[in-house]
Amino acid sequence: MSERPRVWVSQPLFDDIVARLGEHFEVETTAEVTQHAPDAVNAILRRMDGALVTLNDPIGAVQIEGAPRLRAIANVGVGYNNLDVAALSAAGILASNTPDVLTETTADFGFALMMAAARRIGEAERWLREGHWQRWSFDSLLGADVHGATLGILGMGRIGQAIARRATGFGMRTLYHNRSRLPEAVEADCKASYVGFDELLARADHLLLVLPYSPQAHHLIDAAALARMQPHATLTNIARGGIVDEDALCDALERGRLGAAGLDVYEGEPRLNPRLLAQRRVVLTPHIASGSLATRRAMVALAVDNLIAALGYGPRAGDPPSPLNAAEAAAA
Ligand code: 8YV
Repeated sequence: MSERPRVWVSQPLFDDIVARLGEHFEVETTAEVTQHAPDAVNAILRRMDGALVTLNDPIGAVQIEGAPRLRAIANVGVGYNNLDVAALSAAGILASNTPDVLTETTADFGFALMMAAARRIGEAERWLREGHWQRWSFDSLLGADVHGATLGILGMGRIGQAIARRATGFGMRTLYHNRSRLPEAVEADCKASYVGFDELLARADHLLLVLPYSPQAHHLIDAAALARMQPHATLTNIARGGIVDEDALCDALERGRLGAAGLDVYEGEPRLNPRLLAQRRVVLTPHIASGSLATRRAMVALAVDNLIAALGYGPRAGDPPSPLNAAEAAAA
C-alpha cells in the first residue's frame, strides 16, 4: 500500500472541517495558535505534501527550501501577502486563497467600523463605562453623519463593491479609486464613480481602505495623503496595516487635521503602536473583519477544498476552486 500524502495545518482551525483532510491525508496539526519561526516551518514543510496556513504564517523561499514533496499551500484568507507566490510558483507549488466567501461579512464590518468612527461609538462606550456620564448634555460626543455623506473607497474589488452597495441604502455618494476603472455596468450596480487618487482623498467624508497590500501600497496613506483629506473626514482600514503610516495618522489626529479613524489592521500586529492606543478618536479592533462564525467556517472549508483538490483528490481533483498560480506552478 502506498504511503498517504502528508499535510500540515499550521494553526488550530475548526476540527470538524479540517477532519475532511483525514479522508485522504496524514494530518499534522499545530495545537495552539503559534507564531512559528521560519526554520521551524521549513523543518515541517520538508516532510509535507501540502499545508493549510493563515496570515500568521509567512511562506516563502526560506520556508519551502529543500521540500521536494511540497505541492500545495492553501491560505485561509483572501489577502495573501504572507505568501511569496513567485517563490511558490518557481518551485511548482500551487497556492490558493479564499475569496468570495468572506466578501459580505467583511463589507458589513467595514461599514460598521466606519460608522463607529464617525459616530464615536468606541469613545462613547469608554466614556460611559468610566463613569463620566453625570447628566445628559446636548453637545456631548457629537459625531459626523454617515447618511448623505461622500464615501471614498480605495480598492474596488469584491469587498469594496459590497461596501458601495451598502452605502446606497444610506443615501451616500460613492467615489472610488482603483488600479483600473470598473466596467460601466459594475459602476452602475454599485452606484459608484471613478476618480483619481488625489480627488478621492480631497472629496471623501469617509474614506475606506479595501485594497490588497503590495510594496506599491506601502504607506500609501502617508502624511502627504492625509494632508489632502478634509479635517472632518474619517479613515477606516480593513485591508492591511502597512498601507497606513501610523505615526502620520497620529500626527494628523493630534493636530485636528483628521476627524477620526477606524482600524482593524496594524503594521506590526498584534503589537500596536502605543501612539494609536492613546488616541481618543480611534476605534481599534483586532483584525476581525471576516470574523463571523459562519464566514470563518466557510473560509476554512474552502481552503480545505483547495488543498484536497490541489493534491489531486476529491471531486475537483487537480482543479482547486480558487488557485492563485495554477498556470505558473504547472509550468515550473
Ligand atoms: C483573515 C483577512 O481572517 O482574508 C483576509 O485577507 O485578513 C482575514 O479575513 C485572515 O487572512 C486569516 O488568515
